[in-house]
Amino acid sequence: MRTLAWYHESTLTELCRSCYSIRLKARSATYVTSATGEAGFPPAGAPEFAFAGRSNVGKSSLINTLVGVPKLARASNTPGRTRLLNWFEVQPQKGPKVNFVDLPGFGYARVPREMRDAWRPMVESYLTKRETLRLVFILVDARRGVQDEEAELLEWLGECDLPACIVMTKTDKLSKSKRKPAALTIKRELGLPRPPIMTSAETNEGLADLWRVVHAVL
Ligand SMILES: Nc1nc2c(ncn2[C@@H]2O[C@H](COP(=O)(O)OP(=O)(O)OP(=O)(O)O)[C@@H](O)[C@H]2O)c(=O)[nH]1
Ligand SMILES: [Mg+2]
Repeated sequence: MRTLAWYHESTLTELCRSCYSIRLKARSATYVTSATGEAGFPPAGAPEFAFAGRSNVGKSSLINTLVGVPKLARASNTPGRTRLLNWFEVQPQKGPKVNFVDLPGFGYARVPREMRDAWRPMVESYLTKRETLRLVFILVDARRGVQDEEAELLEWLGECDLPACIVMTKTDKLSKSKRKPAALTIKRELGLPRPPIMTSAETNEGLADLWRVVHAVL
């Protein structure tokens, strides 16, 4: 199973030695297109990184923070804001262009039923058919922790032989003393070899780690 590929010690150590100069933002990032199904996917080209997780976990915010363009992906207090697959073309500080794909969130009860029913085929068709997909970041809210959906998604990606990397979001909402225990709980509940990457779109925590993962996978 290639899940959690970035945990390969040697790759990561090697990379950490060479990436001290990675800056926390992309050189450029632009919106490409949105789609609800395969017919609307843009032509496969640059390596892709998908951001998955429950509604309101902070997918769109994390993409914006990671690339340094505040309103690139639309973030909102209203869960269910991202209802399509959204592609962004990103030129990192070094290396080739990549695509970041903001996936619609799952697990929010108050979105209309048709939308919840549409989520699975839409996201599954992307995850299974996109040959340029390199890695799926699965985001877990620091305060909510792991629920069935995250565990199922991770397991399913493993079965599909798709690498995944677990990311804890909104760490700024936890006191310092609670962050590490929360990360260790996620590690235990998902059976990870390491704790998740701890991030915050508010404080920029974890951005360098996320970029290291991107570069390690390329
Ligand atoms: N304090 C704090 N708030 C955050 C952080 N990341 C996101 N938020 C807030 O959480 C809310 C949801 O963020 P989004 O980025 O829209 O979440 P999403 O996962 O894209 O949600 P959907 O598109 O509905 O699936 C917004 O009000 C954000 O401002 C964070 O790191 N810290
Ligand atoms: Mg969103």
